[in-house]
Amino acid sequence: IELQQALREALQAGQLKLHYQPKVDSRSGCVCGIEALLRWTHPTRGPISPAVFIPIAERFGLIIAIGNWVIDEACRQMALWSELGLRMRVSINVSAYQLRQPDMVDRVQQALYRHGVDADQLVCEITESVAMEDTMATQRVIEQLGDLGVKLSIDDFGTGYSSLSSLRQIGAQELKIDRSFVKDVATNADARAVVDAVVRLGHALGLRVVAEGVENRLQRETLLELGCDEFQGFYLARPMAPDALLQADLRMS
Ligand code: G
Ligand code: G
Ligand code: MN
Ligand code: NA
Repeated sequence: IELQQALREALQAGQLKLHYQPKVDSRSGCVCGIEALLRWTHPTRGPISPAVFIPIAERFGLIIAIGNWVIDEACRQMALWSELGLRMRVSINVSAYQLRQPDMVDRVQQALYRHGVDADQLVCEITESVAMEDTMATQRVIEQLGDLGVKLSIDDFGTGYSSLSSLRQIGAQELKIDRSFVKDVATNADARAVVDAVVRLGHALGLRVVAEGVENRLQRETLLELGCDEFQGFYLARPMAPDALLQADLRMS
Protein backbone atom coordinates (compact mmCIF):
# COMPACT_ATOMS: atom_id res chain seq x y z
CA ILE A 1 0.00 0.00 0.00
CA GLU A 2 1.01 3.65 0.05
CA LEU A 3 1.80 3.61 3.76
CA GLN A 4 4.68 1.33 2.90
CA GLN A 5 6.15 3.91 0.53
CA ALA A 6 5.53 6.70 3.02
CA LEU A 7 7.38 4.71 5.68
CA ARG A 8 10.31 4.17 3.34
CA GLU A 9 10.49 7.93 2.76
CA ALA A 10 10.01 8.66 6.46
CA LEU A 11 13.08 6.63 7.31
CA GLN A 12 15.12 8.46 4.69
CA ALA A 13 13.77 11.89 5.61
CA GLY A 14 14.44 11.42 9.32
CA GLN A 15 10.74 11.49 10.28
CA LEU A 16 11.17 8.57 12.64
CA LYS A 17 12.00 9.49 16.22
CA LEU A 18 12.66 7.61 19.40
CA HIS A 19 10.82 8.55 22.53
CA TYR A 20 11.91 7.23 25.90
CA GLN A 21 9.88 5.91 28.81
CA PRO A 22 11.48 5.56 32.27
CA LYS A 23 11.50 2.31 34.23
CA VAL A 24 11.41 3.03 37.92
CA ASP A 25 12.72 0.96 40.83
CA SER A 26 9.67 -0.15 42.82
CA ARG A 27 11.28 0.48 46.20
CA SER A 28 13.64 3.44 45.76
CA GLY A 29 11.75 5.25 43.01
CA CYS A 30 15.01 5.70 41.09
CA VAL A 31 15.02 5.53 37.32
CA CYS A 32 16.79 2.26 36.49
CA GLY A 33 16.55 2.51 32.76
CA ILE A 34 14.43 3.71 29.89
CA GLU A 35 12.70 2.03 26.96
CA ALA A 36 13.11 3.48 23.49
CA LEU A 37 9.83 3.55 21.55
CA LEU A 38 9.49 4.45 17.89
CA ARG A 39 7.38 7.44 16.93
CA TRP A 40 6.38 8.51 13.45
CA THR A 41 4.56 11.70 12.62
CA HIS A 42 3.39 11.63 9.02
CA PRO A 43 3.52 15.12 7.47
CA THR A 44 -0.19 15.14 6.58
CA ARG A 45 -1.76 12.24 8.46
CA GLY A 46 -0.20 13.04 11.82
CA PRO A 47 1.10 10.52 14.33
CA ILE A 48 1.00 6.85 13.30
CA SER A 49 1.40 4.21 16.00
CA PRO A 50 4.19 1.64 15.79
CA ALA A 51 1.45 -0.91 16.45
CA VAL A 52 0.31 0.05 12.91
CA PHE A 53 3.56 0.64 11.05
CA ILE A 54 5.81 -2.05 12.57
CA PRO A 55 3.66 -4.87 11.11
CA ILE A 56 3.79 -3.08 7.73
CA ALA A 57 7.55 -2.71 8.01
CA GLU A 58 7.80 -6.41 8.80
CA ARG A 59 5.59 -7.43 5.90
CA PHE A 60 7.48 -5.33 3.35
CA GLY A 61 11.00 -6.04 4.53
CA LEU A 62 11.60 -2.57 5.92
CA ILE A 63 11.99 -3.72 9.48
CA ILE A 64 15.70 -4.46 9.13
CA ALA A 65 16.51 -0.93 7.99
CA ILE A 66 14.25 0.55 10.66
CA GLY A 67 15.65 -1.79 13.32
CA ASN A 68 19.20 -0.84 12.36
CA TRP A 69 18.27 2.82 12.63
CA VAL A 70 16.83 2.22 16.11
CA ILE A 71 20.01 0.46 17.25
CA ASP A 72 22.17 3.31 16.00
CA GLU A 73 19.92 6.10 17.24
CA ALA A 74 19.63 4.61 20.75
CA CYS A 75 23.43 4.35 20.96
CA ARG A 76 23.85 7.89 19.64
CA GLN A 77 21.45 9.18 22.29
CA MET A 78 23.20 7.26 25.06
CA ALA A 79 26.49 8.83 24.00
CA LEU A 80 24.90 12.30 24.11
CA TRP A 81 23.56 11.68 27.60
CA SER A 82 26.94 10.36 28.69
CA GLU A 83 28.48 13.68 27.70
CA LEU A 84 26.03 15.32 30.11
CA GLY A 85 27.10 12.93 32.85
CA LEU A 86 24.06 10.65 32.60
CA ARG A 87 24.85 7.02 32.14
CA MET A 88 21.49 5.74 30.92
CA ARG A 89 20.61 2.13 30.31
CA VAL A 90 18.40 1.99 27.24
CA SER A 91 16.12 -0.86 26.18
CA ILE A 92 15.23 -1.29 22.53
CA ASN A 93 12.54 -3.52 21.06
CA VAL A 94 13.88 -6.10 18.66
CA SER A 95 11.73 -7.74 16.00
CA ALA A 96 11.80 -11.45 15.22
CA TYR A 97 13.00 -10.57 11.70
CA GLN A 98 16.06 -8.82 13.09
CA LEU A 99 16.95 -11.84 15.20
CA ARG A 100 16.93 -14.02 12.10
CA GLN A 101 19.66 -11.87 10.49
CA PRO A 102 23.09 -13.36 11.15
CA ASP A 103 24.67 -9.88 10.93
CA MET A 104 22.41 -8.43 13.62
CA VAL A 105 25.12 -8.94 16.22
CA ASP A 106 27.74 -7.13 14.07
CA ARG A 107 25.29 -4.25 13.70
CA VAL A 108 24.90 -3.93 17.43
CA GLN A 109 28.61 -4.25 18.06
CA GLN A 110 29.44 -1.61 15.45
CA ALA A 111 26.87 0.83 16.81
CA LEU A 112 28.19 0.44 20.36
CA TYR A 113 31.74 0.94 19.13
CA ARG A 114 30.93 3.88 16.87
CA HIS A 115 29.29 5.79 19.70
CA GLY A 116 31.55 4.60 22.50
CA VAL A 117 28.76 2.95 24.46
CA ASP A 118 29.34 -0.03 26.77
CA ALA A 119 27.49 -3.20 25.80
CA ASP A 120 25.86 -3.50 29.22
CA GLN A 121 24.16 -0.12 28.74
CA LEU A 122 22.04 -1.63 25.98
CA VAL A 123 19.09 -3.93 26.64
CA CYS A 124 17.38 -5.87 23.87
CA GLU A 125 13.71 -6.57 24.54
CA ILE A 126 12.54 -9.71 22.84
CA THR A 127 8.91 -10.78 23.10
CA GLU A 128 8.34 -14.05 24.87
CA SER A 129 6.97 -15.77 21.77
CA VAL A 130 10.04 -14.82 19.73
CA ALA A 131 12.52 -15.63 22.48
CA MET A 132 11.05 -19.10 22.72
CA GLU A 133 11.12 -19.55 18.93
CA ASP A 134 12.75 -22.85 18.33
CA THR A 135 14.95 -21.90 15.38
CA MET A 136 18.70 -22.22 15.41
CA ALA A 137 19.24 -18.85 13.71
CA THR A 138 17.23 -16.94 16.31
CA GLN A 139 18.73 -18.77 19.24
CA ARG A 140 22.25 -18.21 17.95
CA VAL A 141 21.75 -14.46 17.55
CA ILE A 142 20.26 -14.20 21.04
CA GLU A 143 23.19 -16.13 22.45
CA GLN A 144 25.72 -13.95 20.63
CA LEU A 145 24.04 -10.77 21.85
CA GLY A 146 24.41 -12.13 25.38
CA ASP A 147 28.07 -12.98 24.75
CA LEU A 148 28.63 -9.43 23.57
CA GLY A 149 27.51 -8.23 27.00
CA VAL A 150 24.20 -6.77 25.86
CA LYS A 151 21.40 -7.34 28.39
CA LEU A 152 18.35 -9.34 27.40
CA SER A 153 14.79 -8.78 28.48
CA ILE A 154 11.77 -10.98 27.79
CA ASP A 155 8.91 -8.67 26.81
CA ASP A 156 5.15 -9.26 27.00
CA PHE A 157 5.74 -12.16 29.38
CA GLY A 158 2.74 -14.33 30.13
CA THR A 159 1.23 -14.12 26.66
CA GLY A 160 3.38 -16.82 25.04
CA TYR A 161 4.38 -20.30 25.98
CA SER A 162 7.70 -20.59 27.77
CA SER A 163 9.28 -23.80 28.79
CA LEU A 164 11.12 -23.34 32.02
CA SER A 165 14.29 -24.82 30.60
CA SER A 166 14.40 -22.46 27.60
CA LEU A 167 13.67 -19.55 29.87
CA ARG A 168 16.70 -20.43 31.93
CA GLN A 169 18.87 -21.17 28.90
CA ILE A 170 18.22 -17.89 27.15
CA GLY A 171 20.32 -15.98 29.68
CA ALA A 172 18.02 -12.98 30.12
CA GLN A 173 18.33 -10.55 33.01
CA GLU A 174 14.76 -9.29 33.02
CA LEU A 175 11.14 -10.36 32.61
CA LYS A 176 8.47 -7.82 31.69
CA ILE A 177 4.98 -8.83 32.76
CA ASP A 178 2.53 -8.16 29.99
CA ARG A 179 0.29 -5.13 30.38
CA SER A 180 -2.87 -7.25 30.23
CA PHE A 181 -2.12 -8.80 33.63
CA VAL A 182 -1.01 -5.52 35.16
CA LYS A 183 -4.26 -3.90 34.05
CA ASP A 184 -6.36 -6.24 36.20
CA VAL A 185 -3.89 -7.07 38.95
CA ALA A 186 -5.74 -5.13 41.64
CA THR A 187 -9.25 -6.18 40.62
CA ASN A 188 -9.07 -9.72 39.31
CA ALA A 189 -7.89 -12.75 41.29
CA ASP A 190 -6.66 -14.60 38.21
CA ALA A 191 -4.54 -11.68 36.98
CA ARG A 192 -3.13 -11.29 40.48
CA ALA A 193 -2.29 -15.00 40.60
CA VAL A 194 -0.48 -14.78 37.26
CA VAL A 195 1.57 -11.78 38.38
CA ASP A 196 2.36 -13.51 41.67
CA ALA A 197 3.53 -16.63 39.84
CA VAL A 198 5.61 -14.69 37.29
CA VAL A 199 7.37 -12.71 40.03
CA ARG A 200 8.24 -15.92 41.89
CA LEU A 201 9.38 -17.64 38.70
CA GLY A 202 11.48 -14.65 37.68
CA HIS A 203 13.11 -14.38 41.07
CA ALA A 204 13.77 -18.13 41.20
CA LEU A 205 15.71 -17.68 37.95
CA GLY A 206 17.53 -14.61 39.24
CA LEU A 207 15.72 -12.17 36.95
CA ARG A 208 14.47 -8.68 37.65
CA VAL A 209 10.72 -8.51 37.16
CA VAL A 210 9.24 -5.41 35.55
CA ALA A 211 5.53 -4.56 35.47
CA GLU A 212 4.61 -2.59 32.35
CA GLY A 213 1.52 -0.50 31.76
CA VAL A 214 1.15 0.66 35.38
CA GLU A 215 -1.60 3.27 35.20
CA ASN A 216 -2.76 3.93 38.77
CA ARG A 217 -1.81 3.88 42.42
CA LEU A 218 -3.77 0.77 43.28
CA GLN A 219 -1.96 -1.24 40.62
CA ARG A 220 1.36 0.08 41.84
CA GLU A 221 0.65 -0.83 45.47
CA THR A 222 -0.51 -4.32 44.55
CA LEU A 223 2.54 -4.90 42.33
CA LEU A 224 4.86 -3.73 45.08
CA GLU A 225 3.18 -6.10 47.52
CA LEU A 226 3.65 -8.94 45.02
CA GLY A 227 7.37 -8.17 44.81
CA CYS A 228 7.80 -6.56 41.37
CA ASP A 229 11.21 -4.93 41.06
CA GLU A 230 10.43 -2.20 38.56
CA PHE A 231 7.45 -0.27 37.27
CA GLN A 232 6.85 1.21 33.87
CA GLY A 233 3.69 2.98 32.83
CA PHE A 234 1.75 6.20 32.44
CA TYR A 235 1.28 6.46 36.23
CA LEU A 236 5.04 6.89 36.61
CA ALA A 237 5.99 8.56 33.34
CA ARG A 238 4.90 8.67 29.73
CA PRO A 239 7.22 8.07 26.81
CA MET A 240 8.99 11.39 26.20
CA ALA A 241 11.22 13.10 23.66
CA PRO A 242 14.88 13.11 24.79
CA ASP A 243 14.80 16.79 25.88
CA ALA A 244 11.69 16.34 28.02
CA LEU A 245 13.19 13.25 29.58
CA LEU A 246 16.24 15.17 30.66
CA GLN A 247 14.06 17.58 32.64
CA ALA A 248 11.78 14.87 34.03
CA ASP A 249 14.75 12.82 35.12
CA LEU A 250 16.05 15.67 37.26
CA ARG A 251 12.70 15.89 39.03
CA MET A 252 12.55 12.18 39.78
CA SER A 253 16.00 11.82 41.27
O1 G B 1 4.68 2.85 21.99
P1 G B 1 3.53 2.01 21.57
O2 G B 1 2.65 1.45 22.69
O3 G B 1 2.65 2.75 20.61
O4 G B 1 4.12 0.74 20.79
C1 G B 1 3.30 -0.18 20.18
C2 G B 1 4.08 -1.41 19.84
O5 G B 1 5.18 -1.10 18.98
C3 G B 1 4.67 -2.12 21.07
O6 G B 1 4.43 -3.50 20.93
C4 G B 1 6.14 -1.84 20.96
O7 G B 1 6.91 -2.90 21.49
C5 G B 1 6.34 -1.71 19.46
N1 G B 1 7.52 -0.90 19.19
C6 G B 1 7.78 0.35 19.60
N2 G B 1 8.99 0.75 19.21
C7 G B 1 9.54 -0.29 18.53
C8 G B 1 10.80 -0.52 17.90
O8 G B 1 11.72 0.31 17.90
N3 G B 1 10.98 -1.72 17.28
C9 G B 1 10.04 -2.69 17.28
N4 G B 1 10.30 -3.83 16.65
N5 G B 1 8.85 -2.52 17.89
C10 G B 1 8.61 -1.35 18.51
O1 G C 1 5.16 -4.24 23.49
P1 G C 1 5.86 -3.27 24.37
O2 G C 1 5.83 -3.69 25.79
O3 G C 1 7.21 -2.87 23.93
O4 G C 1 4.95 -1.98 24.33
C1 G C 1 5.27 -0.83 24.98
C2 G C 1 4.13 0.11 24.68
O5 G C 1 3.30 0.31 25.82
C3 G C 1 4.61 1.45 24.26
O6 G C 1 4.06 1.70 23.04
C4 G C 1 4.05 2.42 25.26
O7 G C 1 3.62 3.61 24.63
C5 G C 1 2.91 1.67 25.86
N1 G C 1 2.68 2.02 27.24
C6 G C 1 3.60 2.43 28.13
N2 G C 1 3.04 2.66 29.35
C7 G C 1 1.73 2.40 29.19
C8 G C 1 0.61 2.47 30.09
O8 G C 1 0.71 2.79 31.28
N3 G C 1 -0.60 2.11 29.58
C9 G C 1 -0.76 1.72 28.28
N4 G C 1 -1.99 1.41 27.89
N5 G C 1 0.27 1.66 27.42
C10 G C 1 1.50 1.99 27.87
MN1 MN D 1 8.86 -3.40 25.04
NA1 NA E 1 5.75 -5.40 26.48
